[in-house]
Amino acid sequence: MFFSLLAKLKEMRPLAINDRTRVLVLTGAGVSAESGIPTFRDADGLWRSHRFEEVASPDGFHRDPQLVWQFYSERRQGLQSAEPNDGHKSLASLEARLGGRFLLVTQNVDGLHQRAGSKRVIEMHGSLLKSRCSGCDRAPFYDPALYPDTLPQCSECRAEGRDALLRPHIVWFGEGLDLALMTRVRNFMSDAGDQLIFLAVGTSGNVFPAALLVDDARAIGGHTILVNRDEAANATHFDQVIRGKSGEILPVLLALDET
Ligand code: BV8
Repeated sequence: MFFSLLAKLKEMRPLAINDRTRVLVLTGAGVSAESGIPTFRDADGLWRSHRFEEVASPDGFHRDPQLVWQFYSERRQGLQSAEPNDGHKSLASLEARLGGRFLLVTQNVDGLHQRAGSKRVIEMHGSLLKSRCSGCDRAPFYDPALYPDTLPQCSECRAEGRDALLRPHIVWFGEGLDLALMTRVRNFMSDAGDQLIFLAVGTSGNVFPAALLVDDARAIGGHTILVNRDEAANATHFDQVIRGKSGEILPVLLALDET
């Protein structure tokens, strides 16, 4: 196994990037797996031990907000011992090289890309360490607190004599994504045209609209690559599929091409 990985890495060429190339990266839970963060659909994934309708949907929060806060509190706690891995760091290094010609859109909510040094990051599904009010339009705010057995209330609503629960600043199933964020992704793509490289990393391609980005990239003539450990639902939509662990593959794939 080790030697076959070595052979694969040896034959792998770094991404061919010239001074007009723009790189759009989409990451999913797999890029954080080597940091000890559970994925969703793997054998030990979160959706094996929880029903996403109960813990990651507005109806679930309405039905049992304490169960939802237990789920997200467990994940906040898990973050305390997690560190960015070589996959996160390789993406941050590529951004340092490309600057405005690089954009990272992540389905992850763990903040590990930012801790690795990535700045041009769009968190399309929200952020685990932020909360917001379910009853007023105050801005989402940094909140690392755990609420496994209490229901946090909005202090601003309470000051006005209303009761309203805080909720995780997460995009749940059935909730719309932030259109301004997705417009930024589309504009980056259209500015790139056929100079776009679209790189998806560590995602099973099961969640929409993220899983459709590869089709948008192809439609404008971009080159599309998937780096994933297992087969992905939308693997056939990519020009190139590299199977393996992102923490091992990205440092080679994103190395400076000295040729
Ligand atoms: C919406 C919450 C509309 C955050 C999540 C078509 C178009 C639009 C919508 C839909 C559609 N069809 C269906 C829908 C509805 C729904 C949907 O997609 N349902 C699915 C189940 C079919 N989509 C929505 O509801 C979205 N909203 O479209 O709204 C709308 C518009 C207007 C008004 C109202 C509504 C919202 C989707 C977001 C849901 N929230 N999470 C959280 O709690 O974390 S999604 C959840 O799945 C996570 O965000 C996660 O990131 C995401 C995707 O999963 P992956 O990241 O891919 O993780 P997974 O475990 O599946 O795979 C990991 C992969 O990594 C594996 O393949 C594995 O092999 C690999 N791997 C493991 N280790 C490694 C590795 N790879 C490399 N290296 C390793 N070491």
